[in-house]
Amino acid sequence: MRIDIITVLPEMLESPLNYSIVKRAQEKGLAEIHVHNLRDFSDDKHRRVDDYAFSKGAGMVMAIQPIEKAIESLTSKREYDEIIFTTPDGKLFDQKEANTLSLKKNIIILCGHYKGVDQRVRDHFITKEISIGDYVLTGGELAAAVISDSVVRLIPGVLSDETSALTDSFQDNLLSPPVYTRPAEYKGMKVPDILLSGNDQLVDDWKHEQAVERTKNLRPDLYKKYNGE
Ligand code: 6GU
Repeated sequence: MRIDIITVLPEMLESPLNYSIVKRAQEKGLAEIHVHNLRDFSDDKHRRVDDYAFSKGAGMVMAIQPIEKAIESLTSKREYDEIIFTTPDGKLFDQKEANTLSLKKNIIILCGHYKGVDQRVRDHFITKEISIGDYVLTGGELAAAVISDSVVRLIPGVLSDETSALTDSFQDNLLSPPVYTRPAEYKGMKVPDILLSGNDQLVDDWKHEQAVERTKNLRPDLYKKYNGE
C-alpha cells in the first residue's frame, strides 16, 4: 500500500511514522509513506498556500491552486483509490474505516489547516472526509498520522501472529481482556490463578468473560453494538 500525505508541516509527520510496526512495514516493503510539502506546489512567488476568506471574519483559507497541483502531480503518476481530507467536520474515524482503507492500494491524505479549505477542493477533488474525534486539533497532521498508523498495521503481513489484528480491541466490538507477565506474584499482587492453570479452554473462556465485563463497564456504547443492539 502507498500513502501520500500532502501537508504544510511535513516535519510533523516524518517522526511519528518512522517507529515500531509502521517503520518495519515500510522496511518490509508492505507500506510506502510519502510526505509532500504543499508549498512546493504553490505558484505564488512567496510560496503562499492560503488567502483571506471572501466572507468577513472567517480567517485564512487554504487555496485551491497549490492543492490541485499537488494532487495532480500524484494522480498523473498512478491511480488513487481515495483522496482523503482530514477535518474536524469529517466522518468519525473508527476501526471499520481503518479495515476498509487497509485494503486499498494507493491513497492520498490532504491535511486540513487554518480555518479550512476552499469548498471547491472538497466538492471536486476529495473522495472522503475524516475526523479522528470530537475535539479540535491545530491541524490535520496528527489525524493523518493516526489514520496512517492504524491502517498500516492492518496490512496483511505487517503484524506477526502473536500481535495479530484479530485480537485487537474493537475488532468484534469488545475491549481486550487484561494481560499479565512474570512474576506471578509481585509484592503481594497476584496474577489470576486461572492464567497459571495451563488449561487453554478455561483461559480462553476467562479472557472472553473479562473482555465482555470490561466492555460493559468501560464502554456501554460498544457493549450495545456487541449485543447487536
Ligand atoms: Cl482531522 N483535524 C483537526 N484540525 N481537528 C480535528 C480532526 C482533524 N479530527 C479531530 N479534530
